[in-house]
Amino acid sequence: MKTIYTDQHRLRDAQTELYGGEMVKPFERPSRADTVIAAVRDSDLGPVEAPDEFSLDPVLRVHDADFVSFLESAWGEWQETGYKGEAIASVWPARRMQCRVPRFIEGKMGYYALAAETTITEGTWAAALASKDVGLTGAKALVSGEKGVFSLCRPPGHHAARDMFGGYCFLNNAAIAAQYLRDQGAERVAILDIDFHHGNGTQDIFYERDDVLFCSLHGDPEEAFPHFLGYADEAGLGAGIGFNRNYPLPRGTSFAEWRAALEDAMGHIRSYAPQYLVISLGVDTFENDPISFFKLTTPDYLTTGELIGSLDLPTLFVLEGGYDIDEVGLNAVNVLKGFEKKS
Ligand code: 7XA
Ligand code: ZN
Repeated sequence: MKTIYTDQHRLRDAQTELYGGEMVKPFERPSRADTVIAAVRDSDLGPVEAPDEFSLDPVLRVHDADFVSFLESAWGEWQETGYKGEAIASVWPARRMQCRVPRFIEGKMGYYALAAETTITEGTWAAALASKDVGLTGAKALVSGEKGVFSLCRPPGHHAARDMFGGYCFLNNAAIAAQYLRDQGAERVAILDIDFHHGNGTQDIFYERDDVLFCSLHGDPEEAFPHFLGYADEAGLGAGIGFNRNYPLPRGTSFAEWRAALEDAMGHIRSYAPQYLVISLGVDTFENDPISFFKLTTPDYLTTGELIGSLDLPTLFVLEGGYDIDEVGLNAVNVLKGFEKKS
């Protein structure tokens, strides 16, 4: 299996994250991707290739143009204010207030942010653009006949909605890739999100559509980020009814329990018979992940890859979360190795 990767991810190097009332060093940091690419190179997985450059057209198929312009100019506008820190949202259009885009950057940050932990910094936009190229290059390789491709995206993407950033995400790499696959002629694409966190952005983008099935296994939003989406009763809207499936799971979920949800989701994917499968691959389901609460172990990721491989579909793996820096590489590579063994 090919891996698509670029060092450009290092341009996203925020120094602060609002966590538990403190400003801490971000969990989503460059060493994550450095560790994953090192594990890929140490394995016999296959070649590592640089991404092609794509225009903004595939991005604008799933994100609003005003949101994309905001991301592009946010850091510059923040700097012009003379503020000393990283750009951070601190005010929102809360209940009974006007949901409009204010002129000043502080207001814009609140309008477009879904949460406050994720700052915008110099290099964030460039890294987000490179990350979407990594995803799109993987999708393009699938269209050319590859059976499995790993897009080592960073920053991650699955929390980025049509017009919102947050949860460490700016552009939704998996959604952009899935839409690209549709635009290249696939009638149906399935997205299976196995990151610990609900893929609220991906759900938002495809919620009213029946041409992209979205299934997500994640920590119950009653207790886990993003808290305000990811419940089991969110089944889709309009034409999309029945094409959104959420599997919220409790604190301490074991691999056996998680696997039962995975196999249920796989049953729906089989019935849907998509031409392509996109996996939002987060390994923050790991037992030692510092910000999550599932109990998967390193060998479980091999089994997970084998199970996904048994679907026998051209599959794009898009990296999302995973914050145990020591194990994130091995765990991600185990999924890919399991897939190769079975597919
Ligand atoms: O998949 N998403 C992530 O891994 C990022 C979640 C951000 C959590 C922030 C909670 N303070
Ligand atoms: Zn996550």
